[in-house]
Amino acid sequence: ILAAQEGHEVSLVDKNHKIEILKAMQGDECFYGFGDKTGSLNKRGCEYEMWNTNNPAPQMENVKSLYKSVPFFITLREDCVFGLFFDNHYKTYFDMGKENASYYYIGADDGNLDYYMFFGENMSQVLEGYCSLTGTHELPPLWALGYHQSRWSYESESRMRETAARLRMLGIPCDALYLDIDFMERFKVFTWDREKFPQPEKMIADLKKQGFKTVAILDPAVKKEEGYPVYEEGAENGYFLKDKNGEIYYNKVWAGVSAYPDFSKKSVRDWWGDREGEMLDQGLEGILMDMNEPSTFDGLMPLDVVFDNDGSPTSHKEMHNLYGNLMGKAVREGWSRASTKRPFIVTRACFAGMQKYSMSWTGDNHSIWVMLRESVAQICSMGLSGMGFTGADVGGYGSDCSGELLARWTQLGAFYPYFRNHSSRPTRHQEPWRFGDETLRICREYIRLRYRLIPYYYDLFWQMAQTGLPVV
Ligand code: NBV
Repeated sequence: ILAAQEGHEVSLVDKNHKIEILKAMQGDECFYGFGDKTGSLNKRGCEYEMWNTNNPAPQMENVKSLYKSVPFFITLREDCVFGLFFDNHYKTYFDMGKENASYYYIGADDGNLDYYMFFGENMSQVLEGYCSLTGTHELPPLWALGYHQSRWSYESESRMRETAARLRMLGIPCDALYLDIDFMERFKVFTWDREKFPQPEKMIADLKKQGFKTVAILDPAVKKEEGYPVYEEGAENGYFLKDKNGEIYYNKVWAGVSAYPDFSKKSVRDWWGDREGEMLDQGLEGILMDMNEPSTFDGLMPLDVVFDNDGSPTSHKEMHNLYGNLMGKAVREGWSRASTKRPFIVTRACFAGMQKYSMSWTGDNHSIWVMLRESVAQICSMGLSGMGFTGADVGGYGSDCSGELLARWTQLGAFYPYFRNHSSRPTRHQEPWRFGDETLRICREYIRLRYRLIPYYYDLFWQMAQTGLPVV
């Protein structure tokens, strides 16, 4: 109570869940996995809640929930190794010996007591077992292994072209440039701001001639606006999530009051995937799914919001952690209908098994040294959770980067499976040339080193596609 009075966050964990599993600790366990959780690689003594959460504050070690929920871990002991996948997508709880070193605890708010155990001679075999159940990443297009340059935002055609020209002029190899939310007309999905981007197809084609693929962000929420075809189609056809009274459920996101596609319905996934196909027809070569926890700006989405679930209605309480995967399924399937190219699809939120549809990044980190260090364990943990194609925003997303931090982060990022420099709107620009010649020289050298390693990385990605074993 005193700590709370002083303003500290005090969480008294209520270990009273509908489903509870207790397992005795032998004393020499190390635990690995759990998706994107921060902190050290070994999760012993840690506590987590699996509930996809958009938390833009610096994600320090004690954060319990992040964007991704992967209720899978590998237990490594002196005399044995095994994996445990708790196949429950409600909110789940893991206490890996924090409360008491003599046991670990797994809980769930609802759902079934179903878990799978994976055995093997070593961690690799255990992970292969998990991936044989939940899937592996596909082989990505070769260019995706290169360097990616992003920013929230290159908000006009001229900014995109300037960035491309600068990269080429300075001899910095780069394969992908990103369009963040400002390419849309007032943040309305599947639109273009025609003032800032008068000829998107031409811009994308010109960038392509210079060797750049253009990747665009795709948020799930659809602005409520009369005359906006995406909203009208969705409302007329019953494509949006409903409140408990059967009315469309609205919350606020970038575009203002918005509705949320109900991706648990096949017709909605088909509709969304076809819309995405139109983006690919315009020349875009990658889709980055953001805000798919799903994020809300005006309070949390109530747990009783209704999902159609292909005719067996259920609640947000059950479906929350699956929203990202279902959006991913829509986008992945839409990709195959529109394109014969190997997909490049990125996600922020997900549940176990998302590797079948998409790769990922670790979300909104900060330009602080501790997050550079943390990214190593996060990326390895993701790899040990079946999602080895991942990376952290190089240079840090929030907060202001410095020359030294960018140089060191680019040196590290050159070895991430996904190598993207990305930063947030109100922060200092952090492209490799922003901090003087010394920083530029170091960044360029390491980006070039990455390109020399690509043949080796490509083999590792191929192996990962076959077995699930991570690139790092
Ligand atoms: O679309 C803006 C950002 C994006 O740049 C970032 O990579 C995402 O993780 N997005 C989050 C929205 C919210 C930022 C505060």
